[in-house]
Amino acid sequence: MRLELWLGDITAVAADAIVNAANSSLLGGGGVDGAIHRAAGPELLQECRTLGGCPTGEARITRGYRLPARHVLHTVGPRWQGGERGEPELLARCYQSVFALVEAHGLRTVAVPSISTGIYGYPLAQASRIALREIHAALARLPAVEKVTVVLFSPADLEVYRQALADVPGAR
Ligand code: AR6
Repeated sequence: MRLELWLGDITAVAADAIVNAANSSLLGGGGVDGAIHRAAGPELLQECRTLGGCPTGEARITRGYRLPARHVLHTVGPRWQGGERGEPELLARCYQSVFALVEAHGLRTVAVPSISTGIYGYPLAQASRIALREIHAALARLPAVEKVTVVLFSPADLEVYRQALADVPGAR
């Protein structure tokens, strides 16, 4: 299987890249963003300062510095505002932007957190279906990608993604 679900801390994953659920400043924050900046060290913030931010739905690449991952793909998910403000399209665009960078940089192994479902409040079950649909589409389009690991931070989150994986036709 080229798509796997994993329970743990994404900052511990050795991959060509890990994905960061950032904010549009790209200058750090809480959640997985804070954890990635702490683990990568101050050089990551230095490089992020040169990028000039990132709009919602887009993505930017940096080096991984002290992380076991070689690169960080920073994307900015939508803040949940009830679901009628284009949130599903913007969340899908995050994954599409991430995989455009994966393709452009020839990355083969990628770990992704559950974008927008923490501080940004996106309902997990809905977000999990979008995430798995987009990852599946990217894997079908990009045969050079060997493995995409979705890293969940709690057993309850893992269970929601397991259920979504069973429900999304062809997501395996
Ligand atoms: N490894 C894997 N997943 C994690 C980790 C970790 N170390 N830490 C948290 N998660 P969030 P968002 C999970 O809040 O909702 C920041 O302040 C977490 O349980 O990190 O996109 C940014 O700067 C949840 O399932 O990101 C933005 O301002 C998922 O990662 C804002 O938060 C995403 O939760 C972005 O909010």
